[in-house]
Amino acid sequence: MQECGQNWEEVKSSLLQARSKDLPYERVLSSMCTYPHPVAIEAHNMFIESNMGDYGLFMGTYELEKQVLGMLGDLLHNSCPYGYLTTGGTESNIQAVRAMINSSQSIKKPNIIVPSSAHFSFDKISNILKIDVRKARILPNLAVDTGHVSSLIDKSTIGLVGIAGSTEFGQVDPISELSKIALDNNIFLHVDAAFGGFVLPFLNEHIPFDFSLPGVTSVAIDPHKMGMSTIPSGALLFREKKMLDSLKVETPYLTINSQFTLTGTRSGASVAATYAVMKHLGKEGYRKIVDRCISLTQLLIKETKSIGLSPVIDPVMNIIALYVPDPRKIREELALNYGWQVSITKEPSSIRLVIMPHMTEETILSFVRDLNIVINQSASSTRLENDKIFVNRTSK
Ligand code: 0PR
Repeated sequence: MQECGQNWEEVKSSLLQARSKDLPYERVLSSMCTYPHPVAIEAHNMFIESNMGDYGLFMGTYELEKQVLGMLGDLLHNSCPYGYLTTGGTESNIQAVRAMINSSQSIKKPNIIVPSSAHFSFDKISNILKIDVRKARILPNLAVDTGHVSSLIDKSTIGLVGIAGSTEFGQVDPISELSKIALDNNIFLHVDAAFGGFVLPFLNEHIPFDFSLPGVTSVAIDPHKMGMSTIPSGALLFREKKMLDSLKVETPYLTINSQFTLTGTRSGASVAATYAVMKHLGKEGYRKIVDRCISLTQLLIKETKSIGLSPVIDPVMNIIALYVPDPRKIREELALNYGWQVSITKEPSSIRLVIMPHMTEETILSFVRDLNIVINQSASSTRLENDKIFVNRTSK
């Protein structure tokens, strides 16, 4: 740190320089985040100093948080949820599993069962909470094999996890079956709806995934993904108060006596942003956003089929995985030559595209044009390589 401070103009110029290296979202097809709604940004800035880690000082923001929980509960069929706004899916998942462990004190070496398609936050959970995280097989449709889940349950199993919108493929596990298994075995069921939570309630097709299923004991849902709020905005909701209470630590010198959260200091700005965007859009507004993303997803599927590509599964939501030859190379070429950001999946290997609200019909069409060129060029360079090998071999 330098001794003397710089004036704002100088600081601002370095900020702008840094910002110019950040990618705008327009060509980003690899992210579950997007431009926050303008209303969320405005609300965020209004509450920039608010700290929910000591909410006795910020009772107004605290009231907004309670209202957000109520709105989320309504969306997820829970008229009286217990929970709080987190920093995102990772924190929500950690806290959900921590609550399972704290509520099962009599089990000495507990385990949980998650689909092998679960987000990598569950690897962090295994490391931090020292719990055995067992991974259940997924079926060819990339949803969890519930038969395998059942077979992994033993007397030390304290809970199951189902995913409503898997990170790589956007698949939804059969949560109603998992709910039955959880009830039959008297264990917890956490649903990771970090992505799908703001998509599934607004689809035409009804896919049950939330507290409407009696075995579901907690749900993670992220306003900073399809909820159009600012980062960091996640939420964790429990069905029962005692699960939230199991996370309680005493905080004697604060304006509040206890905390349930993982972080201490916590953004009130995110709370206000989430409140504002949810109030402003209402269910109708979110339905329009989801409808549009789904139409664009269908357009992308139609256009990529016309160039001979097929999806790994028929998309359930606005996430598409496409079979292409050598996905890693295609991803590199798309970024290098055209500035498109796509991700790749592990098993099966494919390119993954998340159709967020920042995408347009025009960007989708120009992406497919560029993808077609990249695939053809890559195929002809592979042919050239093969020809060279053939010539080298025959000339020896
Ligand atoms: N659960 C699911 C199903 C997720 O997809 C994610 C994140 C999480 C939990 C964890 O959420 P947080 O990252 O909020 O803690 N899924 C994305 C991913 O890892 C997050 C992301 C977003 C990645 C934007 C890249 C990006 O540009 O792929």
